[in-house]
Amino acid sequence: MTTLDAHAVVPVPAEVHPEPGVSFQLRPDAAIRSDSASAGAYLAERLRPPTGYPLPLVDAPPAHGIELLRAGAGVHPEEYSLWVDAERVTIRSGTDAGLFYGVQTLLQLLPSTVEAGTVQAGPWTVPGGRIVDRPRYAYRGAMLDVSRHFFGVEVVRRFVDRLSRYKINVLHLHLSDDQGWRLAVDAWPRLATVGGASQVGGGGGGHYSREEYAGLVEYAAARHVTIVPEIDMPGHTNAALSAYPELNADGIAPPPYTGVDVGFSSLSVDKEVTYRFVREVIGEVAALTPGPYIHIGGDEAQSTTPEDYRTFMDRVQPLVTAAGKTVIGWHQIGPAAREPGRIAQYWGSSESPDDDLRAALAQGDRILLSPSNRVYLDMKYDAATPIGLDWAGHIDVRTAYDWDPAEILPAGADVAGVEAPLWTETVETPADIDRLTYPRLPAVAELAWSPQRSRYWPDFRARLAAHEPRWAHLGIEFHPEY
Ligand code: TNX
Repeated sequence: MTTLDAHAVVPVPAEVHPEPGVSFQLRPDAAIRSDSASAGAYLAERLRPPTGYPLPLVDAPPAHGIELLRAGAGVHPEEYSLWVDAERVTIRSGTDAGLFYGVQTLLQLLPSTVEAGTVQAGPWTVPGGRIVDRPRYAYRGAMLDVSRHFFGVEVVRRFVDRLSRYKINVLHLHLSDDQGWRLAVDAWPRLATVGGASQVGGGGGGHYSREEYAGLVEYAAARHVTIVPEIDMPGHTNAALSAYPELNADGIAPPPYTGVDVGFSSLSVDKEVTYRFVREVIGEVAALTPGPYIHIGGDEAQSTTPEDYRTFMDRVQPLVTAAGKTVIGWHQIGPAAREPGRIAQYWGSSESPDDDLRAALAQGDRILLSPSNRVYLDMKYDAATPIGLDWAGHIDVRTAYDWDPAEILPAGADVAGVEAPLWTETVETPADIDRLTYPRLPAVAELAWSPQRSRYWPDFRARLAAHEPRWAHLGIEFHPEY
């Protein structure tokens, strides 16, 4: 890269002002000064292995090096600016999150060998100029279904580390479904030990201990990623129903389920024990989750009558509020009475909003956009993709990228942001996760972060290609055609 406007940063920054003829070259005597201990340590940890430089963290402005400065608040709390001159790179933001995003941009301006785990040749040059950047949407999410197939904390941490490089700031964990319950709950221990012992295809499944989950939340927070836990109700509950007979309408526990059908299970809406169960589970999940949201699912409750569904949701949503959290639900919660601040997650088509979405809009819900024909990471890229589903269509990288979130909903709708879900009925290994996620998740990241006027497919495609060597260094087994 010779001048700053030739950058390949994803998501594309809001403003880029090159200064031709100026460049910064990181030398062995460089130091890092940071007002944010976490951002400074993160930057040093990322730069030391590939450069082999000591990069000490210092208190005074370094003669040569990188400065991360907490400056006055920008117009947007996550806004940052990045200045590159001959001796210094200076990143400023009003928040630690903004500094972290500035650091990600800087790392993407360096050669792709910066992603290698061992010392590389350099030179470590950044073209001169200035970037000013801020997100379009506050909620930029990915979802991982750890219920259909279980993935341990190491895999999830890696997923988080990688997505945080693209300024994604939410990981929604689909923690319960028919095939498995994945989080230990003290008051209901059989959820994990019995409900967690299965998955699609009959493998052993698994679950997170409370300590493992808390560790994951902390790891994500260090990368400015908020965990949104989902306990899907009242349908998608066979795992819980198989662990506790009393939650079933007939009092009989069904066997574990290892298939891929949906819509056959329901908590018993008439029994008081159901609401004690939900209150205690939500209470424990809320206590382990510092983030503001709890997702209560609510999709495909085809074994619950519409009346029972509303009765259930009218009782359950206030339990989330009482636990100090904001409700998120799949957009089928639209017709049920609204709790303050509620977010409805729309997973219908980008072309044809439905009645449940209209009900959510009429109640003033904020909308999280996950149109299934655009951002469902479990859809095949094309007919040749060996894994994945196709009920919402094939989604190649361009289809995932080339739409405007503002155009799906009527003017005035409150869009919280965009989230790309990865359902795992057909996803069995970390390499499967990689192939479906990359490069579509970076496409969604740019959709959620960058101004619409800066997004242009041919340009994005070229920038994306420049990330392939980075993914290779990280061991990401990406899908190579786009
Ligand atoms: C629909 S999207 C579901 C999930 C499936 C997914 C497969 C949604 C809220 N429900 O239960 O895993 O399709 O693509």
